[in-house]
Amino acid sequence: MDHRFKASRRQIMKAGLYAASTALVPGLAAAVESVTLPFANGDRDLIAYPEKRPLIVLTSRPPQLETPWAVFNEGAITPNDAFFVRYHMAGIPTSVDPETYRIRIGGKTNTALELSLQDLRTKFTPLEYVAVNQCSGNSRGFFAPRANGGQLANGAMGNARWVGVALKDILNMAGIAAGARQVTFNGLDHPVLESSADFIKALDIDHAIDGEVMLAYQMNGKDLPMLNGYPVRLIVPGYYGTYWVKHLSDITVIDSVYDGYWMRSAYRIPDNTCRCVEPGTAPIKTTPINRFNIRSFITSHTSDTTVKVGRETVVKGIAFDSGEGIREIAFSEDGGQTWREAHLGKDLGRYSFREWAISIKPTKKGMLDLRVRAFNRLGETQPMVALWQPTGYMRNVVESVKVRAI
Ligand SMILES: Nc1nc2c(c(=O)[nH]1)N[C@H]1C(S)=C(S)[C@@H](COP(=O)(O)O)O[C@H]1N2
Ligand SMILES: [Mo]
Repeated sequence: MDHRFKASRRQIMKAGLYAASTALVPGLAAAVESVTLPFANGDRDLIAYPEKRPLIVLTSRPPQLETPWAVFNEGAITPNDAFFVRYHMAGIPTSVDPETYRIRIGGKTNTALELSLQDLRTKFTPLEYVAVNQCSGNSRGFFAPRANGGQLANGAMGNARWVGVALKDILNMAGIAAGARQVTFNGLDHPVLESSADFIKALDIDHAIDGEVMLAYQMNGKDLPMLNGYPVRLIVPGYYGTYWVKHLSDITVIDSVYDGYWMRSAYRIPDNTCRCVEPGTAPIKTTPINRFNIRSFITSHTSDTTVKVGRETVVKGIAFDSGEGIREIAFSEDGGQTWREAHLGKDLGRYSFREWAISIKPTKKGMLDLRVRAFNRLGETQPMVALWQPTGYMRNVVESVKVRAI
């Protein structure tokens, strides 16, 4: 990927304007850098929001921030201050009082509950695991033909160690009434215009009580950053980020299939096996987006990198899937003509990024076309040619990074 950094007065001005227009002022540093993502209209500012290092700004109202690619080469865990941010509506909380904060649990339950942060920390057995959060539209900017929506590169994903309470334990405490079909989740953010739909998501009841879906109050050993859902967010491991509702305020058990805008109309994918349609066409039938498809990336080398003829170089990267577990990483340095197996790094759990590495020793000058292809325990793998859908979700093509051997 082509990352060009340059300082610009325009960005400093823009940061000033932003500071005047929102309550997120403390900690806001002036942007001094920008980046050009490798697709049309890919110029972006890098701005440091509160609790964040400079991140790639897609929009500022609401904040949509992408993680700079180099971060993914520094380890399997994405630091809190580098973790991407995605909101749908500008009415986002900028502070939450941990003393008065409550989560209401109700609807088709035997009792209605109100839980404090203290309740979550003390009345339940903590649950802990590492899991990837990825936006459905991660990598949308690479879609050809172009897909409508935020033109993101590959940085709308991150991997963190989450600690919290199993949703199952909370629903059991409330008691699930007969006829329960789904559970809905709402957060403290709200639309600025009353006519827009509040961001509410739903999971089937069986999924909600699988023992893994979690209300997380800790991220990588610390409080969640405000922009990642402080004080409590939903973690739905293996599922796209849209279900990972931040600043959770209401959990409601319902006896129907929730038909709010964010389930019925938005975040839907073609209801077929490939989750794809002929480029430029629309699907006949859709279903709510759900599990991640399998992906892998090269993080150590970008299109700016050169490698030396006759010298060994380690190429490394990350892979993940929806939780089946990464079984094998195939690596090619000749554009996919021949493949070798890469070494898998430490297993941090089946929902985590899995690091991989392989050594190459270029034999002649010229371009190398590096490719990586992951296989999971079910034998699922990534397509060699990109699949297409009009919403630009679920990209998982085998990536190509062309480096020059000198
Ligand atoms: N309350 C709330 N939660 C939300 C959203 C939102 O707009 N509001 N966006 C969702 C989407 S689409 C994604 S991809 C993830 C992003 O999580 P992050 O901002 O912590 O990276 O949050 C999800 N949870
Ligand atoms: Mo998302």
